[in-house]
Amino acid sequence: MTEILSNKDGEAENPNAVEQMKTGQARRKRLFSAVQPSGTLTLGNYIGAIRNWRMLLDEYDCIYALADLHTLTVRQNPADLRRNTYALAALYIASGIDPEKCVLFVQSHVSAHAELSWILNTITYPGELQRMTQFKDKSRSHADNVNMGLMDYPVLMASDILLYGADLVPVGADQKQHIEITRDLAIRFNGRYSDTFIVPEPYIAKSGAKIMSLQDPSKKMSKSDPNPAAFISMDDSRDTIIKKFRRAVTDSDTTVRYDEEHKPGVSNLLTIYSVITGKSIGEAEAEFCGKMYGEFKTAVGEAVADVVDPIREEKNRILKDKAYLDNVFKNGAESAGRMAKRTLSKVYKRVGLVQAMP
Ligand code: ATP
Ligand code: LTN
Repeated sequence: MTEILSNKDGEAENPNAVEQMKTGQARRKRLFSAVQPSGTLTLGNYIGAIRNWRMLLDEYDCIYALADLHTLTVRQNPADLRRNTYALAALYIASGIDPEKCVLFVQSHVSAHAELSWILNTITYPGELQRMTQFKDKSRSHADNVNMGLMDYPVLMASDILLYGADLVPVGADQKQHIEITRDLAIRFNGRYSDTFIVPEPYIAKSGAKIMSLQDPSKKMSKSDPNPAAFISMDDSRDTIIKKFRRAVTDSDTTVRYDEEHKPGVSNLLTIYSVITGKSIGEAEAEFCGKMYGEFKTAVGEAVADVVDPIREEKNRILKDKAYLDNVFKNGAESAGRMAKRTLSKVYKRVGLVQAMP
C-alpha cells in the first residue's frame, strides 16, 4: 500500500540510525497521527486520513490519538466534546483501526503533550505562527475568539508528533504546513541542545488528499461547512448520501472526464469513486463513458454508501459499550504515556532542568 502514499521530497533523515546502533537491528518506522473530536467526521476526513491509517497498520508502528486538547482552540460545548470524543474513538475502531494493532489514546490523558508544548513555545516565534494558513482561516471564521491556543495550535501538534519519535505523519494535504513547522522546531531544538528529536516527514496520499466540497468544488470538503449538502458526514444515511451526490455541483458539459481545471466537480466525484472502489481514474472514466451525469452521480453515491453504511452501523454498536472504550483509552494512555515520558525527561535534561527524584 505504500505506493498510494508519497513522502515529502528531499533528503530523508535516518531516524533509525541511533536505535540501529544500539540494538544492531532497524526498528519499524513509526507513524503518528490524530484527528480532533470536533464533530462528525466527513468523507474527506475518512479518505484523507483514517482510511490511510488503517492501510498502514500492518507495516508500521502506529500511534493514533484523539486530539481533544486541540479542539479547545475553538469554543466547545463540554457535553458535546465528551460525546464527540467517544464517537470519534468508535469511528476509528469501526473503520478498522484495531486498538490491538496500534496505540490508540486520548491526547489529554498524556500530560506530556501540554508539557512539551511549553518547552517548544520557548523556541517558537509569534511571526511563524501568525503566518500559518489554518490560523489565518480560523481567525477569520472565529473572529470573536482569536485566542492564544488557536495561534499555538501547531506547537501542540509538534509536541504530539515529536514525543513519539514519529518518522511519518499521515495526514491530508491541508496539514502539510503544520508538519513543516514541526520539522523546523525539531531541527531548531536539535541544533540548540544536541540531537533529541527525530525530524518527521508528512505522508500524504497521492489520491484523495484533498476531497472537495460537493457544492463548491473550489473549496475543500469540511465538517464545519454551514451547508450540510456540501459534505458527506460519516453519520449520513444511505438515502442522504445518494441524495447529496445527486445534488452535487458538476458543470453544463455532459462528459464524465477527469479535468481538475475545467471540470472540478466531476473530477472530485471521479476521485472519490476511484479511491472508494479501488478502480483507477481511467477505469472509472471508461465505465461512465456515454452515460448521463445523473447515472454517474447515483453510482458514486451508492459506492460511497456501500462503504459508509457498515462503518456507521459498527460505530453505533461500539459506542454503546462505553466500558470497552474506556478500557481502550486506559491501555492506550499507559503505552503512550510511557513513551512520551521518556522523551519529555530527555528534553527536560537537555534544556537544563534539574531532574525530579522518582
Ligand atoms: P474543520 O472543518 O473543523 O477545520 P476538517 O474537516 O477540515 O475540520 P480536520 O479535523 O482539520 O478536518 O482534519 C482531520 C484530518 O482529515 C486531517 O488529516 C486532514 O488533513 C484530513 N482532511 C480534512 N479535510 C479533508 C479533505 N477535504 N480531504 C482530504 N483530507 C481531509
Ligand atoms: N491538526 C490535525 C489534528 C492533529 C494532528 C496531530 C495530526 C493534532 N495533532 C499530530 C497529525 C499529527 C488536524 O487534522 N486538524
